[in-house]
Amino acid sequence: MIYNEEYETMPREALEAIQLRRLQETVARVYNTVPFYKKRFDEIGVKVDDVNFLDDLRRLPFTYKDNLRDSYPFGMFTVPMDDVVRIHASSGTTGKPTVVGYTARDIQTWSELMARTLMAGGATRGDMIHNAYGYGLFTGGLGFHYGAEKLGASVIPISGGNTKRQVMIMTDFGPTILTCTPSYALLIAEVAEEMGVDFREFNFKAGIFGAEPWSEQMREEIERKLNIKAMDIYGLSEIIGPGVSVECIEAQNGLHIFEDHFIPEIIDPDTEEVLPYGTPGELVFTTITKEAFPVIRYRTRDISVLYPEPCRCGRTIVRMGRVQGRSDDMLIIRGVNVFPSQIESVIMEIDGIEPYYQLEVAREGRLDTLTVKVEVNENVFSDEVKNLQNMERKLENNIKEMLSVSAQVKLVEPKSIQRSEGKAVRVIDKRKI
Ligand code: DLL
Repeated sequence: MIYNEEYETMPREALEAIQLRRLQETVARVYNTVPFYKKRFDEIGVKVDDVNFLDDLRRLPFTYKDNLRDSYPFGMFTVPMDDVVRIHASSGTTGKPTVVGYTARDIQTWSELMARTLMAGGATRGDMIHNAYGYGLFTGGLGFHYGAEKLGASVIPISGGNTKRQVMIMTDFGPTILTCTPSYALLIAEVAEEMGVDFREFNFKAGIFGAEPWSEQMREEIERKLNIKAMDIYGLSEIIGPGVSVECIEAQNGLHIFEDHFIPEIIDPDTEEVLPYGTPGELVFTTITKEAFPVIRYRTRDISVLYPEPCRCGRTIVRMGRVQGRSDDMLIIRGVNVFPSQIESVIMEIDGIEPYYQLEVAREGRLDTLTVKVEVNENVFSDEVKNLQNMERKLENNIKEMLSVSAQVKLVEPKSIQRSEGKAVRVIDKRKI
């Protein structure tokens, strides 16, 4: 099912014509209203009317998170505050958050994108959406909320937390679509089990999970434990929030990017060279319809890959692969690059492992060490010590074999790793302390 048939299935040529016109408008807008952009464009000698082809995008300067931080809180807005009807902020873990603003038209655009997202994920007017993304400065809760209303579905604005109450509401209201982070979906299922409620007896048919990295193995686990189809959704506050890209329920294979609003590029994070379709690298986005807070070539730090082939769902817009990690989350352990999600994939191949883990990086002398704490289920945990040790060695070997990294694996007892109601914390880096 496709919410906006015209734009989501547009022939490439027609789409590119629209993209070019919108890009030109956006470039003029930022140059004429934001001193930061004017300065940057002037420095490298690019003029507003130099953008004559889509490829001219490559001539424009990148925008980095630090640029947004330096203009904290409202320095990058292109409209007077009178025209701003909503403010959100990114869930940054260090320093000040990144603040973003929306005009009334931006909220309309975003709602339409989220209605598209929900429909791609299997929702229609008749659905009841249990929205357990956090409401507040975080874009997840309100983003989904407005999309659900635009779609005409009924939305339960439960937000994150108070998990027992979530289970009660699910039992009593019978929602059909679940929206939250993948780690929170698993926690709700776990709490339901503790309460003696069988999650698989709920009415859920699909869930749209994102805002944090997760793996194919985690998808399988969620689909099995919750008895639903699990779709991946990607987005970031700086671009709009959720609603940048989503998987379709028909193929569950790559996330469709709404290219009539955002132009994606993949670059080599070190050389900043633009890479061809199919080559993994850092995602860069340019917004082409935003009013209050457009960004030009924003360096997301997220590692992914673009696929141009049309999907069997009928959408022609480009797809991005599951985010493999962030270039700044990438762990370099004794010279080997590894993303937490790769470790997740390896450990979850083994039976008896629960989808809760934490990576601890430390430094002994000049060497980095990686400890992987992995939760196991009751059965495994009550087994003989010898068997537990064998399992630890097996996991260490698998990690070494698949990722070429040496790690020490520690199996820990059920429910000992901290649960999250929003984005899970997977890495504890003791080197920075
Ligand atoms: O997380 C927006 C969002 C809300 C997306 C709800 C999906 C659902 P921020 O808090 O600004 O915005 O965080 C953005 O989260 O740069 C990625 O590193 C990460 N991220 C988001 N979605 C995914 C995903 C929201 N599906 C940052 N897979 C991004 C992996 C993701 N990482």
